[in-house]
Amino acid sequence: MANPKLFTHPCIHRYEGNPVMTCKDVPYPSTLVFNAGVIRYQGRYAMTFRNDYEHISQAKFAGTNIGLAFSDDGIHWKVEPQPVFALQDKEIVRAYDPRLTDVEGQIYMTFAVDTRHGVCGGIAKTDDLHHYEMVSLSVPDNRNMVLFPERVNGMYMRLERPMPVYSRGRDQFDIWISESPDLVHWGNPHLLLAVEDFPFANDKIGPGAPPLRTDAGWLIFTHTVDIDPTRGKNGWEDRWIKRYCIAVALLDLNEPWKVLGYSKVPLLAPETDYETTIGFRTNVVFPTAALRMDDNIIRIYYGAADTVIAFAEAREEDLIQLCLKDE
Ligand code: BMA
Repeated sequence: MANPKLFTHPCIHRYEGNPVMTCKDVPYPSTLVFNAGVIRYQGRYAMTFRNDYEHISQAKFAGTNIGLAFSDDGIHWKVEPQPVFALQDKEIVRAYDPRLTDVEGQIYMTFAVDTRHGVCGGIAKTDDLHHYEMVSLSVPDNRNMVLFPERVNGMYMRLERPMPVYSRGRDQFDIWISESPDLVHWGNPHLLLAVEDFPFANDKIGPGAPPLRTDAGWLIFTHTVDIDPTRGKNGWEDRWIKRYCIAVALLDLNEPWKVLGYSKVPLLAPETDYETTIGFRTNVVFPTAALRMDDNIIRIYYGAADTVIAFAEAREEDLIQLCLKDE
């Protein structure tokens, strides 16, 4: 039986001009432009985004790099002439899915790293968004790492998503939180949210945007995945049967390993054509950045169908209420 249809919560509104960035905006080889970190930078907006280029066949691309773009309004973006980040050597295949966090005035980019011995989470630091210095790399398998924008009780904090394939029997991936005195040595991990917490997920969840401070707690945006074998072919791949939604959760400000609440329904479910029918992997909305705009509106940037970048906005108060409600 097919999984139930999922709907976007009425508190969130997609920008009507979506998508805000596609491969057409990129002045170098580009096929898919998605999953972007966004921060405020020198009075403007800065974005680093995943760029997969030269589609060869099925899921194969000639390469992946990370591009940089600037914007005055966070809507109209100008991409720099060259990509700014890529990792590749004998061991490392590629880096992708960048998230940006300004941690107390120092900018960090976190990203996934495919290596020949597993997927790792990487952290690099940058002063100008053009040049990056590696800070640390996790053990495999780990993906979707995001940093908190400030230390908590003197420690750097991160959300991460290990992939325990041996002990959990199948893909059942959860969100963990850990801490570090220096962004290199990470420890004291706690399970934060499990895939089974979300009634509309049956496969995996993962941290999306770096946490956003509110008076009520840290707001975090996660992706939630359900697999439906009846879904069959979707997008360019022969058998893409996953659906990615966005959920929201609220963590205690001083003890962020304590979850104050989370949405029991999707915040955003794939519904528009650029999320469900046009693209590489359809039925995917993948959050990677959240910014507070004027009037306590929260803007959430997400990759749509692993092909373009879009955003949606909701009132901070509505998001908090959605986390605290039982239904
Ligand atoms: C995840 C990552 C993301 C991607 C998502 C949907 O596992 O690979 O880069 O957006 O799947 O395909």
